[in-house]
Amino acid sequence: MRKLKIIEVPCDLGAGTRGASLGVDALRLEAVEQACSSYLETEYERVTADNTMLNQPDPTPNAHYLKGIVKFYEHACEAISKTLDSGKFPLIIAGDHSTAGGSIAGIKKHIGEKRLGVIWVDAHADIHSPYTTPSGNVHGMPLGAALHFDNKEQQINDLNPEETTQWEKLKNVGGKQPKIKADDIIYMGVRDTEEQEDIIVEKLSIPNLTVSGCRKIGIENSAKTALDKLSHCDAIYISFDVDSMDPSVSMGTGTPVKNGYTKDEATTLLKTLLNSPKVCALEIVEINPMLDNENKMAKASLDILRGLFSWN
Ligand code: Z70
Ligand code: MN
Ligand code: MN
Ligand code: MN
Repeated sequence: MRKLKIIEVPCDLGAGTRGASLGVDALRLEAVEQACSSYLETEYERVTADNTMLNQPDPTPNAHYLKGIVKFYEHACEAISKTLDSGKFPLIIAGDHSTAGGSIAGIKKHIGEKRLGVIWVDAHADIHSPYTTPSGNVHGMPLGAALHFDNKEQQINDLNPEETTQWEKLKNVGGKQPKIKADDIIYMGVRDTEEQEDIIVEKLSIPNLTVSGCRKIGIENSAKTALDKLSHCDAIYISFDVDSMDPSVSMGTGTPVKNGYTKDEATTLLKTLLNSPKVCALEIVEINPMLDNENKMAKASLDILRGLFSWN
């Protein structure tokens, strides 16, 4: 039995649409609404991001609010590595997906030279750098940061000195080495990418288990396939972007993409992944109650969590 600690990271700095930072409270309030004592009684810690930066001039247009993102990466890295040091399982409830780079840094800090696998369940590949991003939104870059992969061959942006400095700082949070290798990433459900990303994913041969492909072999089997592909890794981190699910589950996320997993498929998928003792952390991101009706995405996410951890 895993002993969970919830790490909340209500960040809004990395997305193009505001409101993902409120997903953390939307989920906690849904737990209150449903009197979900398992959630409410789990130890938790909050890592804050300075979302007020959104109201100030931004000197880093190719990686918006990057200085603030570096700052909370440092805090998240510490919180997550300490949670793992104490033998607990970090259940990271975050805002926009930029947070994942800080989480990976924290896990890597804890495991040292051991090899970290990443299962990225998302409609998006999130493997941009400030050099290749068309949007400047850092939630499209956490894997680029963890890999230290700038992909300058596909460069479309010229960076200013502040952007270069802060991007190097971001990559180096938790240690100067890349935190993961391209061979140690598996995508699941990715279906909305830019050309710069397609080229990288192809070049680095990162597998993508598509939603239709998963259905064809069965969701459980697809999870087992993902785990098999990472059998050479010592530890595995799962990053679950709720936009991996179909918009029919909820429109409460910044960038919904059609043809995603159902809520039940997502539950089965994550539950099967969690059966592996190598899985050492799970992150849930991009719940945006400002874009939602009746808090549906938080409700769906709590249902999923109840299924995963047999919570009452
Ligand atoms: C696009 C970009 C993204 C999440 C959207 C979108 C990235 N590739 N990530 N929603 N979670 O702007 O880089
Ligand atoms: Mn994402
Ligand atoms: Mn996404
Ligand atoms: Mn490097």
